[in-house]
Amino acid sequence: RINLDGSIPNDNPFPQSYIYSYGHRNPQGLTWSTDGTMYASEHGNAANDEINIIEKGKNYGWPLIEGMEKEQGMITPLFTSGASTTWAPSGIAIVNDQLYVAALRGTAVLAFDINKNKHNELLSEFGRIRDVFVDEKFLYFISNNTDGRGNPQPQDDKLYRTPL
Ligand SMILES: [Ca+2]
Repeated sequence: RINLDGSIPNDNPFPQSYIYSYGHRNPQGLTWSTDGTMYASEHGNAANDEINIIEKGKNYGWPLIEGMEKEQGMITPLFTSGASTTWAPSGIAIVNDQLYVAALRGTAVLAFDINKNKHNELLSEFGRIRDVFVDEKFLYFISNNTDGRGNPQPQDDKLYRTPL
């Protein structure tokens, strides 16, 4: 966490350090809800992808624990893909306690209901999804089938917009 002039914010958790939280493995997306809660997506080593609520100074486990494993002093994620599923979550966005997650390997936009603690595949016909954005009316997302790991269709990649 860094000020725009390059200096270290006074209220960072560790003295003279840019580090805000640690124990992350390949974080890909960040978003903030209107109450200031920060969420992040993260790729697991093999499956065990994670969606975490990020709090300052906390240890998110890697490389000692991953997925829903628990250890004293470490944070277990809000959601995980589990040991047998890979989402490869990338960009994320939140509106009205609904978290939208772009899935690369999962080739979908995933929707997570924060209050009901459940999730589902919202859209899955567009290949690898790199990023999402939401406002009150629309969900926007961008495919990433030309990244060398996908199967590009003519005119890929595309930006899509759909009503929420
Ligand atoms: Ca973790």
